[in-house]
Amino acid sequence: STVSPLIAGNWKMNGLTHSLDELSELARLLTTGESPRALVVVCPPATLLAAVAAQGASSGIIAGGQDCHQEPHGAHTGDISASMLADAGAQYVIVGHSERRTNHGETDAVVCAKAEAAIGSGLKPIICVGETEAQRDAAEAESVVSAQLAASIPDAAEHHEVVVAYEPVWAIGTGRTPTRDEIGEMHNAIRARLVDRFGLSKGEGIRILYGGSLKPQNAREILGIANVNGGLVGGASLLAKDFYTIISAV
Ligand code: G2H
Repeated sequence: STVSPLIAGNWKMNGLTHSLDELSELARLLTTGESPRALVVVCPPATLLAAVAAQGASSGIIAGGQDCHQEPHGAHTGDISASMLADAGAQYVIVGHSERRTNHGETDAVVCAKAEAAIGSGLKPIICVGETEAQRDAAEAESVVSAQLAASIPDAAEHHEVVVAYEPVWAIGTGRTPTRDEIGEMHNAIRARLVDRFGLSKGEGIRILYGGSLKPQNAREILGIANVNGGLVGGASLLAKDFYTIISAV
């Protein structure tokens, strides 16, 4: 696949107003250094989304949400709709992150509905999939991920841009990363599923990001694997210097 790389930072539940200083520093690095090959997306907590969108624009930093509700509006206290994210300046939104699947009981069907809502509001969903450690130990990683893909990607993806993020649950925030071969095999399998479902040209054009303890020290190796079209970065996206090193590794 020859699709251009995308590196997305997922700040998770981190970030106060002063975190915008890190964003300024990232903007400075991006505009003073060699211009990056990758599209750069930052997904801050919703409270900072409008500020990130406004502040990032001049340096090419694109803002993204971390989750959206599947309904367009209504009585859903504490939730945020896709159109609200778009209105605040987001162009992407993460859906189905394993922390949402685990902590909020989100099923593939819910994730699919969220991705569809995102597309309906003009956002590009970053749809997350990934197996648990027990599933990998039982040699079920590929079948679990295939089933998640089938049920989490809406049919609307055929005519709209979506991004897939493979995040093995056992590698998230643990410092453990899969081997090169484990990542390569899974990304090839995901590519095959996407081509099966959407045909060659569409299936080859969908970015497949790797996520899970991606950091400056392993970024070059992981981002160089075939069918790895970028990364979804948690902890290492919080410091501009580290995130910039990862962006520069593609
Ligand atoms: C996986 C990843 C970003 P981290 O959740 O989505 O986080 O890089 O901290 O493992």
